[in-house]
Amino acid sequence: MSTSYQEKLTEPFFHQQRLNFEYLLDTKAANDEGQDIIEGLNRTLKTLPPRYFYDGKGSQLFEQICELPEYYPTRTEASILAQYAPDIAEVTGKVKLIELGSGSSTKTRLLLDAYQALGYPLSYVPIDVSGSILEDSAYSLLRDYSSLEIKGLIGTYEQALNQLKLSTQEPKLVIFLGSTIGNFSDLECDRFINLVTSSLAIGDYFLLGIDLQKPTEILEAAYNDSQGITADFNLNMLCHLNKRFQGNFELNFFQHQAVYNEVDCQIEMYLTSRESHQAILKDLNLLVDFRQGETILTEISRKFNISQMKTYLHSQGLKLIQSYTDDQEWFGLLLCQKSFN
Ligand code: AVI
Repeated sequence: MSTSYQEKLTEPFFHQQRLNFEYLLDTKAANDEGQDIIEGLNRTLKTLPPRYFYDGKGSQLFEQICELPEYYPTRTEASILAQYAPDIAEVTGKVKLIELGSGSSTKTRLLLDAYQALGYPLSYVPIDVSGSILEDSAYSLLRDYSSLEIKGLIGTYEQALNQLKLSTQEPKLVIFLGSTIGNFSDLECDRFINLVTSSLAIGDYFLLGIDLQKPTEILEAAYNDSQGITADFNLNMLCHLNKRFQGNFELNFFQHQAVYNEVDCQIEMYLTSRESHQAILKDLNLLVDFRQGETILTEISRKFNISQMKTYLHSQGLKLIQSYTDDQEWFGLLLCQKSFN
């Protein structure tokens, strides 16, 4: 639930004593703004980085996607956590809980409940690029967990993980839920896991949510929902670029498409040009030609196999302690421990 500015101002003082935010500003990223767009749209097979999905409207649409009947990952992961959070808390013992891409922290509550039930004091570090979402969810958590202390980090995973490496001596559990790792290319995945492992001490834990391989019909339905919310989410990226970079993308000229690539085991989400046309992004000095039927790849969403992931994580110094899944084996939660440097 969103908190108004007025409510925040009147939050009791004791809430504020248990809450601390740090903005990790990145001047380099600000200067390079839009370079990834220029590079992606100049490729023979055009691409746009998925991070441009998430303006205010895009984040709202994503919340709606998570509630869709066809989009099983969110509720399946939540059901696994509901069942196994007590087990996870038992295995890790008392830890500082650090969440990458915390958003509304809804699923995190299941873990907080489990640590609380074991009588541990609760210490939570949510990390997100959106300060407003992070603040809203922090206030709501503080109201519901009287012993909780929160240190919110507003920034990218890279900034936050670099900071964590230096900051805490306490045992840690870093969590990365929702199969967001599936949106990374191989290279991005290696870089990300490397950042995670460098921020952990030997013996610290990492909990990773992964969407698992399953029949094409189920996967394609999840990314081509009958209400058209995923299509709006995909098209909204162009709207976002129009606002941010003075663009003139015409949304009607594009169509949402999501297909499962069975060879690479990934959903590929495209915006396909319905006719040949040109678009401009003034602030980036960019003019782009589109042929009829030409595509922009906006996202990959990889689908995993637990034993392959186990081998990969092991090669990166993360030992799989326990994997948890649902009855249909649609989604997996992997609890790993850093085993070497
Ligand atoms: C954020 N990420 C894990 C979602 C996914 O399923 O890959 C993004 C998404 N794209 C379309 N629907 C959901």
